Amino acid sequence: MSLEQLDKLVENGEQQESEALAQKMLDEGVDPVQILTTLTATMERVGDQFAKLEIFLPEVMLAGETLQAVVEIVRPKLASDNQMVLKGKVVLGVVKGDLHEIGKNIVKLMLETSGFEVRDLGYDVDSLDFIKAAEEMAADFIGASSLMTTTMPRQQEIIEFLKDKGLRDKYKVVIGGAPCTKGWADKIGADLYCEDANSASKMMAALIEK
Ligand code: B12
Repeated sequence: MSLEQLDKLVENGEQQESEALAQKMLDEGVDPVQILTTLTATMERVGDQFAKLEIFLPEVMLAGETLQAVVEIVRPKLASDNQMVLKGKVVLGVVKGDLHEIGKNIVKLMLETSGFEVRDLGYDVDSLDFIKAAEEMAADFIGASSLMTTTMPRQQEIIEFLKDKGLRDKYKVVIGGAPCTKGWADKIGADLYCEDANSASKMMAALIEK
């Protein structure tokens, strides 16, 4: 089964083989979203192995880079499958102190290919820069990713800064990243928590239609 093969190749950081197999699977009609969902689980497993000291950081990095390479293979396929109707504008970034950008990049891909305009601020983004970019772009959403318990408070900081500036009602704040939960989103007063990139595009579209 190709998905299982791809899962193993990415886990082992075999970039060229992963790219070739992903391309072959897409050519054969495998759903690109299914590929991304499978590989998100792959990275979770890699993370567990890292946490248990079964593997080391360079191996995590290789797997991550391989996943990013596959995302680039999947991108044109997703783009050509979707009709472009502007659903909303999003400022998206990874919060200050956090360099984990793979999930954010997948969210960006899913949002763009489902009709959102995305301004990608990258990673290690200062909370005020999210707001500045949202003002410049006249965004509908501010999307903040955090992958570490130590950087989650930055998501709250964005919301607090918005309140301080009297801008809280102007933007819908959506948060995500592996350690985040609906409970955390409610606690900090975010508008939306999304577990994964696929649900993000759907839930955000639904929120803006309200
Ligand atoms: C890959 C990885 C790395 C790579 C990052 C490469 C890169 N360019 O991004 C490298 C090797 C560089 C790295 C470094 C470090 N890492 Co690291 N890393 C991971 C790992 C294994 C996977 C993360 C990932 O990419 N997952 C795959 C993606 C697709 O999933 P995702 O990010 O969750 O995103 C999905 C959803 O969450 C959602 N989503 C994500 N963001 C958003 C945003 C919005 C708005 C929405 C709507 C949805 C959404 O959609 C995405 C797609 O479906 C995790 C383990 C884990 N289980 O998360 C550890 C992990 C996050 N890392 C950890 C640590 C500790 C570190 C280091 C400090 C290690 C060190 N000792 O140096 C450094 C930190 C550097 C820093 N300052 O940020 C810890 C964090 C612990 C904590 N405090 O919470 C983890 C949990 C590993 C562990 N179990 O210990 N890491």
